[in-house]
Amino acid sequence: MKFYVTTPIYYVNDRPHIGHVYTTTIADILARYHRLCGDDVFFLTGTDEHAAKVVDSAVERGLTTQQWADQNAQAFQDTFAKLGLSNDDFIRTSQPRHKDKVQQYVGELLKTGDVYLGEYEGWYDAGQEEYLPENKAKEYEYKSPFNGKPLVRKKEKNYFFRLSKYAEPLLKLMEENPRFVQPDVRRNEVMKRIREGLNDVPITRTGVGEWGIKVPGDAEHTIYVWIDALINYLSTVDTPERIKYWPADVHLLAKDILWFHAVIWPAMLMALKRPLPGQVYAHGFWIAEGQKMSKSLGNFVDLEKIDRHVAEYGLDSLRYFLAAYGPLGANDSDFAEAKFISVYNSELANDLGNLVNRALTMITRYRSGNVPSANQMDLQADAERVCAVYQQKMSSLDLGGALEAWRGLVTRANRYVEETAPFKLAKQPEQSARLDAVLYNLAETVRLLSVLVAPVMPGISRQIREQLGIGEKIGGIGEELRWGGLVAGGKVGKLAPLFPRKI
Ligand code: ME8
Repeated sequence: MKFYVTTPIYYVNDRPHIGHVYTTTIADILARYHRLCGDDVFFLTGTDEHAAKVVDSAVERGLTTQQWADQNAQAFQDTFAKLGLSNDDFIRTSQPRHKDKVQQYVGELLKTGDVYLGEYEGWYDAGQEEYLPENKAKEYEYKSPFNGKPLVRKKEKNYFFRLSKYAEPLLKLMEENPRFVQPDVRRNEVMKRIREGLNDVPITRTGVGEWGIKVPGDAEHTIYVWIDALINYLSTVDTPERIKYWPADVHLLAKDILWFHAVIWPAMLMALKRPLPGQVYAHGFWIAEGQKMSKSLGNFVDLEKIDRHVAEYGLDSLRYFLAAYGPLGANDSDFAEAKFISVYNSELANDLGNLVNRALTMITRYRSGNVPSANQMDLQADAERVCAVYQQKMSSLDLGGALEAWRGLVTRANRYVEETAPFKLAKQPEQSARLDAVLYNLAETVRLLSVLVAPVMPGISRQIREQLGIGEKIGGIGEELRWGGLVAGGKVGKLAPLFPRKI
């Protein structure tokens, strides 16, 4: 099977922060999981470069827009590379390969009449570059719900997208396929707003200079940045070699930009007569130390802070924290230093680190490093149950749930050490076969844990497998998750703590 996952393409008016790293890391985990399942994966991220705020922030710095966009797009690429993110491509909307496709699609819509020239007057939120419907503008007292600045009454001749035509098809889609927009609360919000009515939307602006993509055949009009941006998901794979990946299986994003992805984008695809994505998943926000992250509070978890965490706790610990305690689902999550350290110490150093260390140390000490064979498979049923739950949770994007199941197996195996007390068995020669069995059950559970955790902590998975004396490379997940895969007689490798404890 193929699996195509996307992240939003990020604005290049500033450098990346934890929010960007988060969505891209979650997409990376899904991509790695699907590669493990043997799927043909395409994982896309990139940058959204034609926003007016990119032009403005370049002017403030005395740079050309292209220079400023280049610098920041590079910062995103460098950050993602440094964090080991496995995206298959990085699309920049200023690249010709994207611009050409945008013109092609808008041209198609002009032909069918789904895009037409008209006049628009409404309340414009300059910071967000979007018009608010009258009722929303009133509700927010004619101020931006995002930055509090007054909305501007604006009138312009524009090209419009015939969104009104797609209200019924969109509702039908969401009713028939409840998984199309997730989580459920977000889906309900979107459906409620569609039922309130959909107007046609302007998709061009005038007088914005050369930065941006022109309407084909009408150089006075520049295509609105959101329309340009959404198209990246299709433009990048609309080539003979890559079109097999379309439609995307999951568009990952945060709730701030759900409307564009759940309504405008599928309506555009309907108009273009292209297959629709499998799912639009809108996660919540990271806040920091209990407060919304903001420039003025200076509490952004920025690149410097991310680097510090990676240097001190390791990249995989950061990935684990993001996946296990991040805002996938309807709620926001708090990036709190104390919580991070406590998760690191208890779940990683104490539970996982100790289990691996105890199991392998005992095999080294009591069996000269050779994995013994077992006549009883005490942990098999628990392990199989966890593997099944894990796979089900991963497929439904419940990474927190998958890791909770995984942790359950770590805890079960640690308790098994207490219950069976191998250090006592080792002193009783007549219990030799029993000790063999206990050590095998532990080693085999450690092997399974290394497979399950590979998408989230690829480096740690590799280390566990090296210490266990099996190849770092993982085969197909079906085979790897079958109990009994660890061959008796194998030799464990050199042991080292996986997670040095921190105070
Ligand atoms: O909206 N918590 O770009 P953007 C979690 N260019 N995720 C966060 C976050 C937070 N506090 N802050 C940002 C845009 N994100 C458009 C998108 S797509 C066709 C165009 C993540 O740079 C989250 O994924 O403002 C959010 O949707 C995205 O960054 C917004 O990035």
